[in-house]
Amino acid sequence: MRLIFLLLIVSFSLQVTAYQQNEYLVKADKQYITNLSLDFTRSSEVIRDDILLINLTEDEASLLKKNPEVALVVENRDLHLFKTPNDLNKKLWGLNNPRKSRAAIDINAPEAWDITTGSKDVIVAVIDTGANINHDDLMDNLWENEAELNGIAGVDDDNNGYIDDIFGFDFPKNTGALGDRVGHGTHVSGTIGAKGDNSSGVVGVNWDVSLMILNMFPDRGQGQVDDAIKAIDYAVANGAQVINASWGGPAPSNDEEKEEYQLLYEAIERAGEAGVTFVAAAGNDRDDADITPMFPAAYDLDNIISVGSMDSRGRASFFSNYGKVSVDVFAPGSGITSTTANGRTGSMSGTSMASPHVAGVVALMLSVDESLNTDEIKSALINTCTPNKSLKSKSVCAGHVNAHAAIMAIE
Ligand SMILES: [Ca+2]
Ligand SMILES: [Ca+2]
Ligand SMILES: [Ca+2]
Repeated sequence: MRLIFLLLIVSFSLQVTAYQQNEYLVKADKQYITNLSLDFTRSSEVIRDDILLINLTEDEASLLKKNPEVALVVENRDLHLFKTPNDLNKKLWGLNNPRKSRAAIDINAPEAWDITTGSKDVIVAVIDTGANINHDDLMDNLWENEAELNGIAGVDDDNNGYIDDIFGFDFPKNTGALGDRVGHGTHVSGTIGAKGDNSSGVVGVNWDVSLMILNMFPDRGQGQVDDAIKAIDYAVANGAQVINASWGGPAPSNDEEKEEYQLLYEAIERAGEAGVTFVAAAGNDRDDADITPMFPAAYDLDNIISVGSMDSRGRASFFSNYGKVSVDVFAPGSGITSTTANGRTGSMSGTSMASPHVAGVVALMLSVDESLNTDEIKSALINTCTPNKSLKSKSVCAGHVNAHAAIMAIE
């Protein structure tokens, strides 16, 4: 009986070699496994006395399953490492809350990292105060403008109007020499993409990513609309897929002001037309942004994702703006540890820290599928956020961002 059955399989397999075969594990008694392995010398491997790894078509596998002498026939499944980087420390509660009772109060980064840890192919423009580009945790994750990197100092090698814009540009100072005298942009950059698993500093939402460093703030003082427009247009022209804007201003109070801000609106609109997602901090005024909007977060543009801040207990941070209509989602923003301008790490709070968590999640999503458009990204983020009672009436999604669920939704 056994021999007949084996012969049947052999002859069958000869006829169907054109069909797709998969790897199966077959469990049976030792003698049966030995015989089976002799019949399939080219496509089988004895794993142990009673288990054989074997290539079979689906039909062959189902025939074998019916054999009473065979205990089990199963496909050989893929296993993967649970990825935990060596620089995920307990301070990084926003990525993975260390308190068991608050396990849901984070963005589910380790779960997301089992699917993707990011990609250098994804470019995130950090429009901010610059960055310490020599920081151990940022230097490997900087976007590079190849033409300028391999070009001549003092020459605009790619003829884009900016001289030596190798890793980005400082618009107020009109120089490609980057730094961060304020410390804000370095911190934001680290949350999006501090190099992961490099035994140094912290880990960002992305272990690998390309950060385009665009400074629109002078060392002291306010940034201005003209530099914001230049930075947004630069990001779009140079291939950024995501822009993080951890800044803003109060809503225009009269028509004249409204007109002045109109050009910023149009720049973000242009970014949207180019497929760029614009992630913006909702602001730190404790206001209902539906009544007192903050711009650009509250602009009514489909490519803007407005982000409020939550603390490690899952409540809206005391400083955070909120809004059932104009704040899309919350993210960790109180007591966030990230890279600092002095080359170390440190804690900061604000919707400025919440926004880069979401920009980071968008980058993770794009590392899985770079063809996602801004609508797909935004709706996946909103539809999959972790429901959160204290944020229910405070945001469109009624909760906080969930990196793992967002990636699962677009896979
Ligand atoms: Ca240039
Ligand atoms: Ca140059
Ligand atoms: Ca690191």
